[in-house]
Amino acid sequence: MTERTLVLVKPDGVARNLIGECLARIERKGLKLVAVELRTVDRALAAQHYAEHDGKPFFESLLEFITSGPVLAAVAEGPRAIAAWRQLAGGTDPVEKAAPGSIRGDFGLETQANLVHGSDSPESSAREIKLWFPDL
Ligand code: IDP
Repeated sequence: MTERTLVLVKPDGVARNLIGECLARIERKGLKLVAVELRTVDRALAAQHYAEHDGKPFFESLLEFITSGPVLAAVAEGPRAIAAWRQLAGGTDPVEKAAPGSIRGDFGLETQANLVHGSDSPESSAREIKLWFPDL
C-alpha cells in the first residue's frame, strides 16, 4: 500500500550540508520525492508541528532549535513510506538508539539536534503534510 511521509532535514542537518546525503538515501531506498522545499519555520508552524510535545521540559528549546535556520521539508511516497523513512532516520537518540547505518546513527550525537524528522504514523503523516504542504 502506497503511503506518504513528511521528511524534514532539521537546521543542524542543513547547516552541516547533509541535505543531499539524506535525499540520496531516500531515493536509493526506492521512495519517491513528491515535494521538496527549503523553508524558514516560524514559531507558529513549529508549535503546531510539535504540538504533542507542548508542556514537556524540552518544548521551548525544541522550538528555538527548529526555528534557528532553514529546514528542508519534503514529502516521500512509496510502500510503507512512514516506517521506511523512520528506519533510514534511526532512533531519536543518535547514540543510544539509532543504529549505525541510519542517518542519526551515522551523523548525530545529540537528541535534540538529531538531523531529521519523520512522521510516526498514518495519522501524524496526514496532519503534518497538511500543515507543511497544504496544496499537495
Ligand atoms: P522522533 O523525532 O524520533 O519521532 P520524538 O519523541 O517525536 O522523536 O521527539 C521529537 C523531537 O524532539 C526529537 O526528534 C528531538 O529533536 C526532540 N527531543 C525528543 N526528546 C528529547 C529530549 O529528551 N531532549 C531534547 N530534545 C528531545
